[in-house]
Amino acid sequence: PAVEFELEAPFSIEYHDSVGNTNDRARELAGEGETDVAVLANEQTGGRGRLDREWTAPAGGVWVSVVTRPAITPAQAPLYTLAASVATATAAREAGVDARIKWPNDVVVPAGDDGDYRKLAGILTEMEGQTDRVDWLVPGIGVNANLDADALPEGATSVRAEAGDVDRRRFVQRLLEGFDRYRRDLEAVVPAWRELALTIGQRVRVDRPAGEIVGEAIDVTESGALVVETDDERVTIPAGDCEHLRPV
Ligand code: BT5
Repeated sequence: PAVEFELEAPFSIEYHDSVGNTNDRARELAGEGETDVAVLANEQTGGRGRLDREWTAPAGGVWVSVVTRPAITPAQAPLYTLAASVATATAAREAGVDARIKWPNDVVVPAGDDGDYRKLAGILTEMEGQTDRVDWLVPGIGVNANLDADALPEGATSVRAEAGDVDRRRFVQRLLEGFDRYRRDLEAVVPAWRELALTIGQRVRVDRPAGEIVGEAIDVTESGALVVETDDERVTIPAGDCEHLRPV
């Protein structure tokens, strides 16, 4: 059953001990006209990643989806994903984790010197709207908080494994405060994102529907697309076109 509780956060909270996934519940609330509600769960039984991938979400994590109705165009929506990743990485850093951002939507912890990393958190943003106007937008944020690494897929890490358990209420509050701050100041998102980015300066391979690109990631654009310099051209890759990115 859903429980409402107050945080000193700029969103009201709908808490579920267990839910299919918080994005589906947030979409339902968005469809009912709600806004500024954060759906939070201890456990998800049907967590979703991007591109129909599964998201493992056992009890002990921070699984949260935020219902927003921003006055933006769909083209600006990726900035909300970047804002969520900056807020997530910042909250994790405050908890003592060396969290960095891997473009487009992962919060990772560097592992080793060769650009390798373990995934701490992921973001799935969903929205509905017209070509010139977003109706609602739901960033879904999944953070492996108080979880053992062996409860997670290979290549994942958790706040517990990196720095010990966190007070999840406080963590969510910091995360939502950060997200709220950046959504009100979209111009601050990309500069803050650059500071935390692991990807910039790396040689990467990006898989896209249009084919793979290998080159040096040199920057993100003001709408959050990745600029990659290959041997003979500069390619701008919108976040939605990225199936996989890995350092090479
Ligand atoms: C993501 O997808 O990284 C987006 C994850 C969004 C999760 C949040 S939780 C709250 C809300 N409710 C949901 O159901 N979803 C959102 P993607 O980039 O496609 O990465 C998915 C891949 O990450 C999977 O194919 C696995 O390889 C790996 N993975 C799955 N669960 C993981 C976990 N808990 N930690 C780290 N990696 C994981």
